[in-house]
Amino acid sequence: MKSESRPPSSVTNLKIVCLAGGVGGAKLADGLAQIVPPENLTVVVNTGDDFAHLGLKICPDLDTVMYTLAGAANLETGWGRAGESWRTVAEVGRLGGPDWFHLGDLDLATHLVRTQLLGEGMSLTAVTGHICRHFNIQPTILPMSDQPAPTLIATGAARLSFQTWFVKERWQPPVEQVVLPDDVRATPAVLKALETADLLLIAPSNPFVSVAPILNVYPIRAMIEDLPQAVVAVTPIIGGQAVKGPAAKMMQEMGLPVTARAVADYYGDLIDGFVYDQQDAGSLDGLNMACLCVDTWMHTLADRRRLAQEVLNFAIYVAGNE
Ligand code: FO1
Repeated sequence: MKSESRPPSSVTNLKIVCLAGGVGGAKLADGLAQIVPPENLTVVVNTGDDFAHLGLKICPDLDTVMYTLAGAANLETGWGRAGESWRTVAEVGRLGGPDWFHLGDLDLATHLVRTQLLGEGMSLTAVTGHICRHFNIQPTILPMSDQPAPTLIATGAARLSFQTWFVKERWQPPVEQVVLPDDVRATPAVLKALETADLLLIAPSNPFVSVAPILNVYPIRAMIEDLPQAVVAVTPIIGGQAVKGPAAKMMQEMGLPVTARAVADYYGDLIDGFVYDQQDAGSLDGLNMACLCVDTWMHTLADRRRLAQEVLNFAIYVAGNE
């Protein structure tokens, strides 16, 4: 349970930590980056999707957040770089190599430099800081752990690596279980960010394969449960649909109702407040936590900023009323 909650300091020097993965997470993080002073914003990113491919260390969610905050993301897909070319991966395919995972030429540079620096002994946290500096990204972007923390998808008799399931199999194999590693530890930087946070936001990311892997990293879930700061989550489900990706299909396969309410229930007493979409107005009545019903669609950059401001104002309200 929470100890007495600290009233948040004035808005401008509130320390915000946002847990994020995937495209939805990157969009809210981008909105926050437009309104929170960079020294007060830390984004803790899922690395359960990471994998080795063509001898390179690929970190899709870190890259999606970095490219999005740098204004360099491909706006159609949400992942990878804008203005991308595909000459290298096409030639890899012509040479009989794996071309199912579409690595653009600019994106490849990130994987090459990351793999080289990791090989020289730098931590993933330090490598991410290096890349952020070269993109002039001001807020702090942290991998949830410096250890490998691969998410596996149990489907039928198989356990698929995440990218095999998500990309190669186009997330069609039904998910029986999301299998998370049991020996992954948070970095000191993540622990410090959580300890000093005034507000903790859970982005509209996939709860099962983007947020749960972060909470699974020791001791993040326990810290969030025990620390005094207000925790607010944003729904990734609008009108019974996922904004993007497999969340809705996974909820059906795991026997959950595909509703914002089911996401709020999934987070349970880990959170103090829940933000859901006006399309679902009324569907959270009776929920025993503070709720904010707004337009949670982020179609434009202005939408990201607007939602981030509404979520932040709501989190301050929740913190003041805990
Ligand atoms: N997603 C796809 O659906 N197809 C791809 O070919 C693909 C390539 C890719 C390359 C780099 C990168 O950072 C992300 C990429 N993604 C691709 C998205 C990625 O699989 C997902 O963003 C995350 O793993 C889940 O959010």
